[in-house]
Amino acid sequence: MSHDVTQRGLVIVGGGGHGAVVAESASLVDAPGGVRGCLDDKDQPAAAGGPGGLDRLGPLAMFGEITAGGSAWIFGIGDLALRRSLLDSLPDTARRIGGAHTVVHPKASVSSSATIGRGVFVGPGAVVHTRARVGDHAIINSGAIVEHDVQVGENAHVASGAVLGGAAWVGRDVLVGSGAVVLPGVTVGDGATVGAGSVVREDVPDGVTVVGVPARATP
Ligand code: JB3
Repeated sequence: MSHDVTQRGLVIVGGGGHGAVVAESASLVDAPGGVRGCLDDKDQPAAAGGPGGLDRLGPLAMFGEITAGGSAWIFGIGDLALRRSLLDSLPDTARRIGGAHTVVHPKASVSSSATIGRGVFVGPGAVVHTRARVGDHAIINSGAIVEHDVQVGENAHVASGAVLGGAAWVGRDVLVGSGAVVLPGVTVGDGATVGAGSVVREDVPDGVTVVGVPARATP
């Protein structure tokens, strides 16, 4: 069966575990026109299974079509490199941002003075505190804490239970792993990775992976 993905309704780009989480969260808030379905390369992605499973609308290659058609959409894929390559496959910033839709789980806490970009997912139990700024397409996953005056870059992922201390700065395409802590005022450069459970006390250069307590660059 073919689908017109330009119809009203939120399209989840990716139908695996993260897609299922985003879809469930969107169903609890006012997704425009409800959740329409997912794009995934598998015929039967994980999010399509079971009661209430998502309708699969087509492969990820339809991403350009849904954005050009103006559908509301959000990434439901965790892989930052894949998300970045999909974004970069689009012709220009205006088009790429087009219908990007932000989903904030109703049990997240977002300060009224925080700024949340488009296409962002904020999971249950997450806190985005006073004057924090979260860039487009970022993930603030379950239970993560983004403290006051923090900046989170485009397409960064602050994984479950991670903590960004006050005025920390996290660049674009950064992964801050589950349970990691970035101390107040520390900068994590674009494309860097912070291993799960690490404690980052010093600035991390662009593209560098750090792990451990205190976090050190991997050789
Ligand atoms: O840890 C948590 C709470 N969440 C993780 C999330 C942030 O990232 C989760 O546990 C997973 O590690 C990951 O979720 P995701 O991206 O939904 O992973 P997975 O369940 O493996 O589903 C990935 C989906 O993307 C699959 O349905 C694939 O078919 C589809 N896909 C298509 N092309 C692709 C690609 N996935 C990858 N990685 N690379 C591709 O080129």
